[in-house]
Amino acid sequence: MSEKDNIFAKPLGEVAGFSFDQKVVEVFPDMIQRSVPGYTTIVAMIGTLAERFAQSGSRCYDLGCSLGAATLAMRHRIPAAECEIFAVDNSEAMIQQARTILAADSGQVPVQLICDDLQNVPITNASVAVLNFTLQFIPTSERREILQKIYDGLRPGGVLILSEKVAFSDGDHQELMIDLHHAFKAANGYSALEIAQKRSALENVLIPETLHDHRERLKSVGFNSVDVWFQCFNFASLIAIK
Ligand code: GEK
Repeated sequence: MSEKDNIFAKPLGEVAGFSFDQKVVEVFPDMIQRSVPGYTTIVAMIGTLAERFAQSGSRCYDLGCSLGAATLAMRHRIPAAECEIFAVDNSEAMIQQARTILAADSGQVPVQLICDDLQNVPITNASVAVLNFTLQFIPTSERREILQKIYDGLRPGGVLILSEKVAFSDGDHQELMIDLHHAFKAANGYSALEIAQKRSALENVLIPETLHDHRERLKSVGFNSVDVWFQCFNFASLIAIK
C-alpha cells in the first residue's frame, strides 16, 4: 500500500530539485494520483490501447516505468501471443519497488525490468511504446533523438503513447490551466504550501512544451498519424502511429 504523500507539507527553507528517490517511491502511487488529473484513466486506457496495437511476437516498452503501472495495465490486456514487455527506469529505488510489485502479480506476459537511462536502451521489434509522463523530465534538446529512436524501433502499425504535462502559448489560457490544476490538487487535499513547494522543486526539472510542438516533432521523426486522445487541463496524452 502506498503511504500518503506529505513530502512538501512542512516549510523547507530551500526547496531542492525534485528527484525520484526512496522517499518519493514510498508515496508515489498516492502522489501521482492526487497530482495528475486523469492519471488513473490514462493508465487503464494504455491497457486498452496495448490490447489494440500489440502485435504477436513483438515487444512493448514502458519507458520511465516508475512502479510499473502502465506495464501492469498492458500485461493484463495484451492478448498477442509471444509479446514481451520491457520496463525501463533510471531510478534504482523505483525499479527495486517495481520488482516487488511485479513479483506479486499473476500476469502471464513476461516483463523485463531494466534500471538504466532510457536513452541507453535499444528499441527493436516494438509494437507499443509508452512514455507516460517521462519525456517531460528529459532536456528538450534530447527529446527528438529519443522519439526518432522509438519511431525507428517500431514495426509498421506500431504506436507510441506519449503523456505529458503541457504548456499553452496563450498566456491567459496558460495561467487558467495552471490555476485549475492547482485547484485539482487542493481538492485532493494538498495545502497551498505543498503546492507551492512542489512547484519550486519541479522548476527546471519538469519542462512542459506545447501540444503544437509535440505534434510537429512527432510528425518530423516520421509518425504519420498524431493526435490527442486524452486531455484534462494541462495534462494530455497523444497517440502517434507509424
Ligand atoms: C507511470 N510512467 O506511473 N530514463 C529512464 N527513466 C527516467 C528518465 C530517464 N532518462 N528520466 C526520468 N525517468 C509512470 C510515471 S514518472 C512521472 C512516470 C511523474 C523516470 C523517473 O525516474 C520516474 O520514475 C519517471 O521517469 C517519471 O505510468 O512522476 O510525474
